[in-house]
Amino acid sequence: MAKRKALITGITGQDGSYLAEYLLGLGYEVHGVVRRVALEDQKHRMWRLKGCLGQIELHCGSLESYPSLYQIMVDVKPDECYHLAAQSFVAYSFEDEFTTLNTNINGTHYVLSAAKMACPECRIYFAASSEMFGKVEEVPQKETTRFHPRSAYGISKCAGFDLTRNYREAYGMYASSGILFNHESPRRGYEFVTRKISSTAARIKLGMADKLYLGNLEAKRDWGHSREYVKAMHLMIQQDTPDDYVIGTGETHSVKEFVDIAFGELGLDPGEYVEIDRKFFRPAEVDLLVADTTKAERELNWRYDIPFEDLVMEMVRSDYEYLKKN
Ligand code: G4F
Repeated sequence: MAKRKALITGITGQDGSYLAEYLLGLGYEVHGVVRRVALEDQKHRMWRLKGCLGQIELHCGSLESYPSLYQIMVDVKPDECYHLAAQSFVAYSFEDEFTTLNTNINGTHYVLSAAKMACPECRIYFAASSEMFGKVEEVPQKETTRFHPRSAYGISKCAGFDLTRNYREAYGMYASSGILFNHESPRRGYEFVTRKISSTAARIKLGMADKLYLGNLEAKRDWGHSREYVKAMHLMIQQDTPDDYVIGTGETHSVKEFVDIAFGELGLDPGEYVEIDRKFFRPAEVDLLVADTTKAERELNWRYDIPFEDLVMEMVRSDYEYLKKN
């Protein structure tokens, strides 16, 4: 029997790399969309894929170019498309709203439209985000909670979510959105707060840094492990009918708690090293996120059981071991 084909946008990122490995393990033929800059600088831009580079097929394309995405859809004719690529750093979306909105909204529109034209039977997963809940109108947040985004990033994800639903309703396409809460791992980008904390704590321990400068320590997030969340993405588009699902842990923790566990793991007192820098505060903050995953548990049979402390410790140990060796 022919292998099922999956196409991943954003395959070089944290989620893309875990998803590629997971789908390969399930016997999929895995294709990825990458920008030319990534192909030209594989050492720096494809490090997350080093375990599976020989087993996947990469195609040069960009979210800014409809023709490139259309051509890839024509060439690959995927059975499933996971649209993960985006300008995903919320803080940056305050500095450059235009790029964030253009890339994220148009990019999602192009992916949906290209699939509709080239392979209308393809099942599409859209990476929506808990940032859409923003100034939360309900605690915990579930699929029916009203969106109140607080950044251009959050607004772009709301638009992508609506576009995805509209392609489902207007054109009968199989298109689902995963409303994923924050998810981390040793493969997280260094600009996000968890990796910034784990890597800087490790650098301080090894005498390579003196201080960690952070913004709002009181913000609360529902932090899970990316490796487990990609399984939910896959499950979502195996259902009989497309739908939208909230994915999270159901627990919330502050940035300060993350700091305390990370520094504690290395025997460091955060009071000595952590300083507040106003430049890391956002013009509009999302204060509290926590997921109600009842629907995903019931309909997808998806469960999450990694304790928060284990996630923090895995990230810190990984950074510490890597820096010590290199
Ligand atoms: O790690 P963050 O930058 O992630 P944020 O903004 O929650 O967004 C992440 O999760 C979303 C899902 O809800 C995704 F859609 C999105 O793409 C991304 O993956 O910041 C987390 C919190 C914020 O409240 C921020 O104000 O940490 C606070 N924070 C405090 N000091 C900081 C810092 N964030 C960063 N990045 N850097 C700091 O120095």
